[in-house]
Amino acid sequence: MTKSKNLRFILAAMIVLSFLPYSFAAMPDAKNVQKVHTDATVGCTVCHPQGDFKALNEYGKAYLAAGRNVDAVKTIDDLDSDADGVTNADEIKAGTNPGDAAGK
Ligand SMILES: [Ca+2]
Repeated sequence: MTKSKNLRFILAAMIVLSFLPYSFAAMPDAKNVQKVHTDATVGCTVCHPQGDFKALNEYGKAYLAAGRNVDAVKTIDDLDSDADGVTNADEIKAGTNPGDAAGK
């Protein structure tokens, strides 16, 4: 490898590695939601705004405040975190985002 290829490889590795803690941190939380809503497909954006995984949407904030575990998911199921008129549980079951009023 030339010096410039080495530098590009190191930069690419640093970028990939910088995102790993966020990915791994989010997985247990998505799994907690999935444990309660077994038929739903749950991803990172259930708690985080698209493209900003360091921030929490209103559902993510409620989940954190309720204890950030399986019981927290159950506790906030009947809430309407994004105030769009649909409960968190119904949104998760429908595949819409309980933290984004634009996605009901
Ligand atoms: Ca809602």
